[in-house]
Amino acid sequence: MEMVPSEKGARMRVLILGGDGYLGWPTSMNLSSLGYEVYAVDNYFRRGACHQLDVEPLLKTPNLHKRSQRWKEKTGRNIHVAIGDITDYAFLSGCFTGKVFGDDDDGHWSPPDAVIHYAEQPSAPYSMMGRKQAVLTLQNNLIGTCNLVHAVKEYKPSCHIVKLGTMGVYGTPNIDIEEGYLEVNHKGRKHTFLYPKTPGSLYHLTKAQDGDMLYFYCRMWGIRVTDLNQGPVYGIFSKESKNSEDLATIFNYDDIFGTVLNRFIAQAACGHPLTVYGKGGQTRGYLNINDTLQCVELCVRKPAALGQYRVFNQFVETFSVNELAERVRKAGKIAGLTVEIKTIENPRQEAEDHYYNPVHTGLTDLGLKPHYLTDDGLGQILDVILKYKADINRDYFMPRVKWE
Ligand code: USQ
Repeated sequence: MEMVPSEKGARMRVLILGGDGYLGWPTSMNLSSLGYEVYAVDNYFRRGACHQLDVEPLLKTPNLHKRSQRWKEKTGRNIHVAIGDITDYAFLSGCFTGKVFGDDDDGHWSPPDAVIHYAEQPSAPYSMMGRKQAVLTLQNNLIGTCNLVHAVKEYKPSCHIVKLGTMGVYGTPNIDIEEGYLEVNHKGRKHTFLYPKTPGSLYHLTKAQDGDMLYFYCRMWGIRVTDLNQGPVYGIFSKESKNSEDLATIFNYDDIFGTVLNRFIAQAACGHPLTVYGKGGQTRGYLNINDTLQCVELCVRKPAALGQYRVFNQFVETFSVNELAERVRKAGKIAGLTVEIKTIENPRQEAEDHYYNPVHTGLTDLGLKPHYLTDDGLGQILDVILKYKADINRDYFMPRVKWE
């Protein structure tokens, strides 16, 4: 088994908060397969919200304990699991003292060397549904992050926090977007600030706020943080799950939890028109789920310095919604499908025609080898989704949450 060195030379221990999610479970398997000791934690928010809102994911995924058992049967490797909520400090403390896992296999517990923080309410539409969802988003994302910082200080101040942020914190300013910071010249003097934030949903706002909070604690307490400002992710299978449906990730294609390209692929597969919101000029930075895994592993292996709030813009290429729709139409045509593109009223308040030029060199400098969106790659995802065509629920496609 490949060994990954920690600062003590032992096998590196990584705590993954939100380890059951769209990115959390593939990350858990990926790091486990690379030899990290993985501890995956989740409160099942996503599963519960999908049941409540009746927007079930495409594949039926076993719960986290069962997934971990299947992983062990297939690979012989452990992914330690605990179910609980990180806004409950007692539970989160137990993740650092080992109490909540109860199955540590080497008998010599030590707190994690790195924490990957995915445990946030991730949906912009969910955060805009109403007061209850807004409060839940604020509470979950901000209190969870605040608890995490305090747990790191209490149990292992050198632990590296890798937090999933979002490109959406920047909004769509009419100048180039830098990687985290902006040098400002003002009245003959210069200062470097965090890049100004103009988020477009309450969810995105919480990501701006938790970033500010982490930067604050890096300055106050000298903790180390990497904030990964990620664009929308697409894809379903990663290297570890591609031959095993029971190891697949939670794949949403609905209007609340589905990201745009995954939705378009599901729409194409079942003959539903692609739902372009408004003019379709909205441009974002996209990446394949396999590149998320690479980026996160690179950051864990090459951590931020103590006291550093390191920010990377995590995407590999930009597309407008119209360009994505055309790419899906083309992939559909190659697969023998007729794909219709339909412009519908935009339920969000966002610029539909704008300048967009974000820097994204940090992760490539760290070693990222991007998977760009090709017709072939898109066709492969479409082929997978086509196998589950009969399970696609067409009622999930039209947007129901308006920003007004
Ligand atoms: N869009 C459509 N049609 C659809 C769905 C979306 O035109 O059927 C448009 C949206 O209006 C938006 C763009 O596509 O302009 C991207 O929407 P999205 O739903 O894929 O992404 P978003 O709501 O911004 O959020 C997603 C993830 C979130 C992550 C974010 C990165 O849910 O967790 O932080 O992507 S970013 O978009 O860069 O902020």
